[in-house]
Amino acid sequence: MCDDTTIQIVDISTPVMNKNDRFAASNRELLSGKNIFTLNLISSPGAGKTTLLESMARFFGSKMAVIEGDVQTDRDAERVRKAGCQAWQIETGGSCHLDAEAVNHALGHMDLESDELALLCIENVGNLICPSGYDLGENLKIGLISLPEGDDKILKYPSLFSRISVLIINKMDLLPHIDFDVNRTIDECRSLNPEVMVFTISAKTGEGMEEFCGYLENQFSG
Ligand SMILES: Nc1nc2c(ncn2[C@@H]2O[C@H](COP(=O)(O)OP(=O)(O)O)[C@@H](O)[C@H]2O)c(=O)[nH]1
Ligand SMILES: [Mg+2]
Repeated sequence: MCDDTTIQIVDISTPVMNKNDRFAASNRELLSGKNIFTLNLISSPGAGKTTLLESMARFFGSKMAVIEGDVQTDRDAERVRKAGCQAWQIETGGSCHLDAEAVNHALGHMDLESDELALLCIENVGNLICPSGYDLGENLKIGLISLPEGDDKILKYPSLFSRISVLIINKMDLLPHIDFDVNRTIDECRSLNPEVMVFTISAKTGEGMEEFCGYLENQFSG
């Protein structure tokens, strides 16, 4: 029994993560059963996730589908559809990250039956903290950072940058106008995560896109 001076601590994090992990495992089984390779794309708002997906949609066409995550609006799904691929929008209604259950629900609304479909890209809610702890059932967790954010961010957000398999540095077209040390960013990421693959790109101009899309193609056809 508790009196006024006793505090009981109830750990609710384990059951919540177990529920997420169960949905993540189910998503992974469903997608791998259909030979669909899945990315979870994480960055701060405005780093260029949707611009990257538009550029990838033009490269991959009907080989690719997208799940968009935002707090509100279906603007990003609209943009990706216009660029030429199937997109489903999740509006979290306030939550700062996607979870595997929301992705599972989205998968139920998508056409995953085409033999051509080989790549599913999930654009997470813009945030460098909360999305990093949630497995969505992806094959590859990708962190994206862009030049205007500054070159000091990697070590400020270690929970994300230590967990990713691929780091994308975007908006390279702005390098002549912005003080951003690309090598510092790569070195700091490798200090947390020695195996990380790095791509420097401009989703706007197309710089580096062929290398990145070629790498993905090897992942899903290899
Ligand atoms: N200069 C430049 N701007 C970019 C690049 N990629 C995205 N942007 C711009 O950055 C802004 C945010 O892009 P968006 O893709 O919506 O970011 P998201 O919030 O991460 O999905 C838009 O104005 C884009 O045009 C890039 O490679 N270079
Ligand atoms: Mg976006």
